[in-house]
This record gives sequence, C-alpha cells and structure tokens, in this order.
Amino acid sequence: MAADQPAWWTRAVVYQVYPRSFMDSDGDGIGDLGGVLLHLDHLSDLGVDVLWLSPVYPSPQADNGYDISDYQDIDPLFGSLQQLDELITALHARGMKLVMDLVVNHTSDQHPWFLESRSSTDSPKRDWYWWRPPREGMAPGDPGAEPTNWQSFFSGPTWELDEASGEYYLHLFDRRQPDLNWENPEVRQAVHEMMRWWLDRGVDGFRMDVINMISKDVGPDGHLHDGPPLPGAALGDGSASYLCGPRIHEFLQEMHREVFAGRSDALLTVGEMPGVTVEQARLFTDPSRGEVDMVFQFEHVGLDHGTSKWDIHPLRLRDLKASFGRWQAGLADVGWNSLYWDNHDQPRAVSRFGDDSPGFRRDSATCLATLLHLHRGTPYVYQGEELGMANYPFRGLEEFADVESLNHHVHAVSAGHDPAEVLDALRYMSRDNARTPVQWDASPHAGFTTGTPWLAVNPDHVEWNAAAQRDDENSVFAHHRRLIALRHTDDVVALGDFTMLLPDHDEVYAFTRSLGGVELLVVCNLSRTPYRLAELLPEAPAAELVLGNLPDDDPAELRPWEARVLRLP
Ligand code: TEU
Repeated sequence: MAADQPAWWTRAVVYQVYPRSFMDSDGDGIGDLGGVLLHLDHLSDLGVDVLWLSPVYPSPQADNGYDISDYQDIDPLFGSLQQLDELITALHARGMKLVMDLVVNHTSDQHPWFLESRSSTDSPKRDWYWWRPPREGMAPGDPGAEPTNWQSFFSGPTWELDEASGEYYLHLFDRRQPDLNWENPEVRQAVHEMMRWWLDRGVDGFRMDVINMISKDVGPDGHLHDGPPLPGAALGDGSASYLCGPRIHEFLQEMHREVFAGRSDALLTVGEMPGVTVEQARLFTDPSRGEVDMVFQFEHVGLDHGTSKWDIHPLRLRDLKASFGRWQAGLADVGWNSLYWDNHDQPRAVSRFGDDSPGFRRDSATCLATLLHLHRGTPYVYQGEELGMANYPFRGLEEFADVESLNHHVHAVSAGHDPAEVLDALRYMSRDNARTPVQWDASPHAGFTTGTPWLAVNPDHVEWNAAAQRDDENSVFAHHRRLIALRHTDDVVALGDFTMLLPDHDEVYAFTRSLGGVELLVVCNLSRTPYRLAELLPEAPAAELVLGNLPDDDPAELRPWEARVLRLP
C-alpha cells in the first residue's frame, strides 16, 4: 500500500463465482456466463466490489476448468467471448470489477503447447514442460522409476510416463494437468502476452492459481530432488522443491513489470499460495517490491487437518487465534491480508467451523461472517456463503464428482484403508461440498437449472435459498450486506490496527480495531454456551452496539453464536 493513499482494495469485498455451479441459463445442467449475467442484481444488492470468476476457458474439465486447453477463449460450455465482454461491461456499469482466474502453473494435457511438447523429444516446445528420463539404472515404467519420489496433490506420483518417448512429465496435480516449465523464458513471455490480452479486453486483474509453485528447485544439470518420505506412504513430500522455489520472487517481479507496470492501479492481483508463511507473504505483498497485492494463505484451513486433509481433527479455537493473530500482526505495517473461510476447494464454513444444526445455523453463519469481515484485510465471499449454504448430505461415492475426492478414494482403498472411513472423510472434507449448485429458490433444483444439475442440489434448498433471504432483514444475506457496507463506510474497519484479546479462551473470539481515536471491540461466541460479557471483557456491556447478529436483548449476556461489534467510548 502506498504511504499516502490506501489502495482501493483495502475497503473492497470480493465475491467468488464458481460458474459451473452458479446459474445455468441454457438448461444443460451446468452453470454458465448467461447465468452469471442473470444474477448480477444479487451481487449489487450484496454490495460487493469485485467478482472473481473461476475458470471459463476451453478445457476438457478434468479439474472443472483448472485444466486449460486455450487461454484466450471461452469454453462453449460456459458461453462465448462476446458474453464475457458483456459481463465486463455490465459489471463496470454497476461499479464492480472482474477478476479472472489465471492458471499458469500447469495447462491441460490437451493444450496445443503440451500436444506439441509431447510430439517428439526434439520439439521446439519440448522444454516448455518438465520432461525427465526414468531414475538412473531403471527402465521406463519400472515401479519407483519416476524421476523423483514426489506425491501429487491429487494422489499418486507427480510423474506420468509417456510410452512413446519413454520419458516422464511432471504434474503436481492430476496427470491431465502437466506443469509448465517457467525456467524457459518463452513460457514466461507467452503467459505475459496472454495476460496483457485479457487486461486490454477490460478485465481488472487476476486470481493466480497456485502461483507459488511456478519456480521449481532445479539443479544446474536439470536434476530435481527427492523429498522426505511421507508417513505410511511409498512416496515423498516434494514441497520443499516447488513451494516458493528459488526464482519465485524474480518470476513475479518480472510478471509485474511485463504485465502490470504502467497500467491503472485500479487492478487487483491475488496469488493463491498453499504453504506460504507470514514472512514470505510480507515479501510477496510489499508494494515496493512489485509482486502481488495480496495472497491466499492456507494456515487457518489446515488447522483441522492431521497428516493430510482427510485425517480430520476438530479445530481448537486458540490455534485459530494464534494463526490469524500472527497474520494480522505480520502484515500490519507492510503488505496486506486476504480473508476467507470458503472457496470452491473448501467444505462449507458453517458446517466446518460453525454449527449447521437447525437451531444454530443462521446464528453461526452470521457469527463466522462477522468475525472474518471485521479483521484487517480484503474479505472474500464464496457463492452461497452469503446464504449460509451448508455441506451436502452425501449418501455414497456415486454422488461425488471431484477429481481430488475420487482419486483419493481409489488410492486410499487400494492402500487398505476402510472404505467406510474414507467415505466419511470425503463427506466432511470433499471439495464437492462447496460445489453443489447455488440455491436461488425453493423450486425443484433450487432454480439453478431447468435440466438435470451436474452435481446434486442440496435438499435443504427448500428452506435455505436466496429468494427467502433477500427481503428478510434477519437473514444471513442481510447480515453480509451490513458487514460489507460497514467496511465501505467505516475507516476503522478497513484500516484500523488489530489487537487480539482472550488468546486462550476456547469458545470466545475477541479483538479490537483502532484508528485515529476510534476503537471497535469485536466479540464472537463460537459455541452454544452463554457467557456473562462483563466477566470476559469488563468494558463491553457499556459500549455502543454498531452491528450485532442477534436481536437486541440483554446487553450483559453473550448468547450462543452471538457476535457483536461495539464502539468503545
Ligand atoms: O488449488 C490448489 C490447492 O493446493 C488446493 O486447494 C487443492 O484444491 C486441494 O484441495 C489440495 O488438497 C488450486 C485450485 O483452487 C483448485 O481448484 C485446483 O484443483 C488446483 O489449484 C489445481 O489447479
């Protein structure tokens, strides 16, 4: 942030659209750009400033569009370039911006660049991807002959054998998502050119998929290193070789120079960075370094993980406070935080960190939202979060579609895990929980489609839907609207200093925000236990209520899942 004027995004709120599940305008059961255009009122009414659109580019859809086969077009499944232009115009007319998803750590294996690269070992694009011979002394396809022992994010090794050449290619994600070789300057130039093309078209920035994985730790001879063995697995953890690798800052600074320098500062860049530390994030988001505006960090969404995301432990509130507190402090004077509970990769927050039982669902959804939106940083709302959408009651494996979930099931069961336990973990943690269609109304398929939805609609849509909430001042939607408005109007919410209170309390989350003599006290009860407020925070009962999630009642008692934003005298 420049010292003189805070950047515009310090008071902005971003709304993520996962187009496949947002709204289907043509009855094929899959959401599309026409559907996004139909529901822009929903976004304006909510008051958000930016729409981040998950990938709509041509893609075989092996990972729902995060496997791109053409960076400069729109998949007919989602619509056309003309509709994308319409969306840019319509958003701008409403004072909103459009941020596109940039997926350039990897392409689809059907991208012409990869088809060319694969076509022969002499191809001019051979070096655009990571091709390696089998491990020394082994033949292609031998068990363990992969060039490194890395386990992929989507189960199994990160290497796939190409029978024709006898060489392996690298894929940190699915085998249909080969990693681009950013060491090659032609790759970087091609990406920069494509990004400029989108900005020239009018888009307002990029959310950069796994952007801290583009630099790999490669020896001068091209050697990549094995990682430490993973507990109970034949494969290893290669993350030290590809998370925030040796040239990551150089690559992002070069991108900034080549793509963003000299353009309007009304743009937004956010780098998705699994495993990023606070110290690294300070570097990535220090404006004087010219890298990105903010990053998505993963610490808080890993606090309920054990050895993997499928090994689920209940969240301890003091761990969340320690983590958020460190991120708030670490990026207080330099850099900027992004704030999120939900996205298309995470289970629904109200089911995971809240209480989605009927009596507490509305209150816990609004309590979690208050907690998040009152932090310092740019909040991200994921479609349906503003309605309190919850995890889906999956009956069996046949109801899952996500490549990560399905690959995990195959690998875990073949490794001897109890299929019932594997299914339980999927039910709770699968990305498909976030991907069920948005619940617009109580009609069949929740008003999402007139056809058959690609992923089942949550049966709770008869009660939990946008139509029921839009005019209800007590709804989760209305509460989000108030939180977003507060950030727009109140400097202390956007910019105030953050101080964590009660760090060891297991059920109550409290903090202050202060700026130029104004001080807010935020207190959130993340439990069913009522508390006497004066016993926790003696100054609270006398303070003025700015915003609360429950009807005014007894100021002395903090009710189950109650959240209050108070102004201290
Ligand atoms: O996700 C990156 C990532 O590391 C995880 O969030 C991942 O989705 C997984 O849950 C790890 O267990 C990004 C995208 O957001 C995701 O949808 C893509 O599948 C992935 O990159 C590959 O492009």
